[in-house]
Amino acid sequence: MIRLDQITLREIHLPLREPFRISSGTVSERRIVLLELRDASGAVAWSECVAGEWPNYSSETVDTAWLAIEAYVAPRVLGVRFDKPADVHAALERDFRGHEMAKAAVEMGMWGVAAAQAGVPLAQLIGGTRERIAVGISLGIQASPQALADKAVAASAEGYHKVKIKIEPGRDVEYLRAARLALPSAELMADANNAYTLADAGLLAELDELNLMMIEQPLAHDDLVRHAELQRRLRTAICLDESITSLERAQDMVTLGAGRIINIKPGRVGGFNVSVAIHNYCKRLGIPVWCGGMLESGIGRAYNVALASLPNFTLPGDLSPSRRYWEQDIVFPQWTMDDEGMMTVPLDRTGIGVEIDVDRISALTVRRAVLRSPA
Ligand code: OSB
Ligand code: MG
Repeated sequence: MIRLDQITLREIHLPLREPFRISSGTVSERRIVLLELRDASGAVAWSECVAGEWPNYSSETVDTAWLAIEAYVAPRVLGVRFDKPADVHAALERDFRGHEMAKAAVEMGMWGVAAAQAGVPLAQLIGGTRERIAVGISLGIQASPQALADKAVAASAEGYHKVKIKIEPGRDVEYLRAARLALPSAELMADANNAYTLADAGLLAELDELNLMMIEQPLAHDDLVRHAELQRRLRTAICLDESITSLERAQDMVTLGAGRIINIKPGRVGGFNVSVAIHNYCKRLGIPVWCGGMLESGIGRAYNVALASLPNFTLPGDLSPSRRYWEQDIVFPQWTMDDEGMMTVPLDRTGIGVEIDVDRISALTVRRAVLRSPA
């Protein structure tokens, strides 16, 4: 049983080691909303909201998520008794549209609380079966094809199992070809973050010869119909990211033939309940899934690592170690990758599996709000 009596919201600013550029914008310093959830039993868990600084990935941002959590999400859970964390999602969806990242931050935190309370690792609580997970890297748009090829070669040498390359019109075929020439047999893929239209189908078909694992979200964020048309014209598998906001959208992808692979980001689909449901649905149909990333701190990463330990996460995730993003992460220990390019699921620790660097977080905090259950 879970009954939260307090959620502390904090916003921290954490500079990335290098700017990350995608087709719709660049981020150099993350603004990150962290949640500290306290249960009436005394169990505590931290979680992270993956909303970005600007509404270029989805309509949510740090500021909309802060408002949504404070005004709409927290009042639905504080002081409310839930038999199990799987019940939280339905309570947050009833007569409450959208704001999936805000909902997910609270819903996932309640899974974290449940794991802490039960004294089990989060991965075990959700049915994880892997002890180590394969790590991939997502490379932002680079200044030249050569700069990209150099980065890709370095990443591959470090042990990353998959190299994802951000593309946009004008920085696509030539860039990917340079990476493929430098790495003839590496697992390479592209992510367009909605930068193309169906009129670009001919250009995108030129990628077929590069033997990419997949191309992620080439068309608009909410468009399944045109992705289906595009998939009919490509040999390369389409992977959907932005478009899959619920289990129903995953089912629609299959019905329409809009893609063959799903990038599951729990923040995008409202949390763990739906993430696991999409995972189970895809597993039954033999559709591979992998865990995407949103430049999370070590707290959000803990949830992604637990999720990626489920059996149908058969492709490497965007789950790089702490040092790929930060001078220093806000958890102990930092997330690391071993020399086989694997990350270890912290099955020897209860709850989310990392200690929180509270002092560092305090030093980085720019605003804070304490939300309590009505007396
Ligand atoms: O589309 O997967 C994406 C980061 C921010 C917004 C969107 C995306 C990404 C990434 C980062 O690709 C992956 C990571 O966290 O390493
Ligand atoms: Mg993506």
